[in-house]
Amino acid sequence: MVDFKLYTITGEQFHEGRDLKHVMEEAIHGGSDIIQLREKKGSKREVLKKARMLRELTKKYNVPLIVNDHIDIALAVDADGIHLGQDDLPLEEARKIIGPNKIIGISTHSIEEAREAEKGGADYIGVGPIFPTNSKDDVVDPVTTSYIKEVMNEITIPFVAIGGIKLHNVDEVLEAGATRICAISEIVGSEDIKGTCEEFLVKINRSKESANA
Ligand code: 3NM
Repeated sequence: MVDFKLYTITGEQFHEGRDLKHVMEEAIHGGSDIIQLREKKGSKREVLKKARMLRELTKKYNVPLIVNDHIDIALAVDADGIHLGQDDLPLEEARKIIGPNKIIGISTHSIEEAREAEKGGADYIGVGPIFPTNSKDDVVDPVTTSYIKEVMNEITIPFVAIGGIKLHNVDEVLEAGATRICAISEIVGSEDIKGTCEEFLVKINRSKESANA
């Protein structure tokens, strides 16, 4: 089973002038334990090139690499899995292509979508956007932390909270019961990427400890 605490997704618009490899390596140094290549614009070849680079990097640190949407590229670089949105290839079809051993993550914005993803054999779900975000086009209204509580009550596969999560509001997300956090802008747009990841992890670990106490 896939498990992780701090999921970093690429977002090159937030770090102009800074190299993608360097940015993601800093996130890994800060303790980010899963990485997603999310590239909505480039040509297939450009995305493939970035995926190859990130595959090499994540192999070096033994961190899973997930590719957003492009199943062909995920297979070509032997990524650990794919992440799909509600408008991408349906889970069932994606599973046929990618096989039983790869990770499939699904973005969900309602409990109905979460149920469907779980039933369809997703390995994890994204739960969001918790807060408003400018990092995703056509994003739905914030689902708030109440959606986290719904998911916790019903869904048994791992879930990761996403959308507008920052160091200043992550405690609220953790208090609602999330144990895995995903961010784009707060991490890759930070002046101190490693330090930001470390701060997220302190908060995540502290929340876990108090939940187990
Ligand atoms: N998916 P930031 S929200 C890629 O709710 C993505 O499914 C979301 O970026 C969802 O941390 C989102 O900068 C954007 O808000 C997350």
